[in-house]
Amino acid sequence: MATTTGLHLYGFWRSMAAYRVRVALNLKGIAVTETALDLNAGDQFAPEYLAVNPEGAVPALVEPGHAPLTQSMAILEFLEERYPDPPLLPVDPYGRARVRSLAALIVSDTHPLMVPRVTAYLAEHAGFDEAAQREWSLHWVVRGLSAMEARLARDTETGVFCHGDQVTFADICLGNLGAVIRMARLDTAPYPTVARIIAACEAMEAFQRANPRLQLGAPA
Ligand SMILES: N[C@@H](CCC(=O)N[C@@H](CS)C(=O)NCC(=O)O)C(=O)O
Repeated sequence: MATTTGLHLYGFWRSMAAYRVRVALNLKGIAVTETALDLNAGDQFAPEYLAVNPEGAVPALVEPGHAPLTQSMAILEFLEERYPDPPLLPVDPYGRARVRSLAALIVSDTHPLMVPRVTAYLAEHAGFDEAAQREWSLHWVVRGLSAMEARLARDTETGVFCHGDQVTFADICLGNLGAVIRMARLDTAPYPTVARIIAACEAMEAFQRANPRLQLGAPA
């Protein structure tokens, strides 16, 4: 049964960053209330939301009596410390650093290049049409997937999941690339380890319940 908390999540059904938080909440059995923003409609720039997150991005997690928490990885770290069971980081310092490094490859070096504010800038200031925007995003996804595959295939620490046989932050960050791969109809043959781990994630209920299509505000 889910633990009831006063936590409130601001998300968008298709947001990769909100997905990370939803998976962690599901894995830890934490219930939250949620406000669904529509990023396509520009809800992130509404003054009421900018008061929550001046950056104009989701997710934001609000605990009554505290300033809103933003940045999905900071929120994951908060959840890990506040609700340690089940752990989503290994216990040893090396393992923790490896997991955080794999997560950062997606969260810091891949995903930020595809967010609406970046593609909108390219459209407005660099003349990118829809095809060029798609090409741009795909370029960074393929680069991220290639690096992830090389690392996961090389490292002996890789198991059923990115680090051994337990789900960690790294799987949460990798898992939502499954939707991107399908949407872009990418061939996964060059990324067999990545594809195997994404399939293992998607077989878990916590990931299934975070499926963008099932979220508040998703188109029917
Ligand atoms: N590094 C941030 C990324 C947050 C972010 O950019 N979220 C996207 C949705 S996945 C967003 O709200 N974008 C709004 C925009 O680009 O206008 C995190 O991990 O939370």
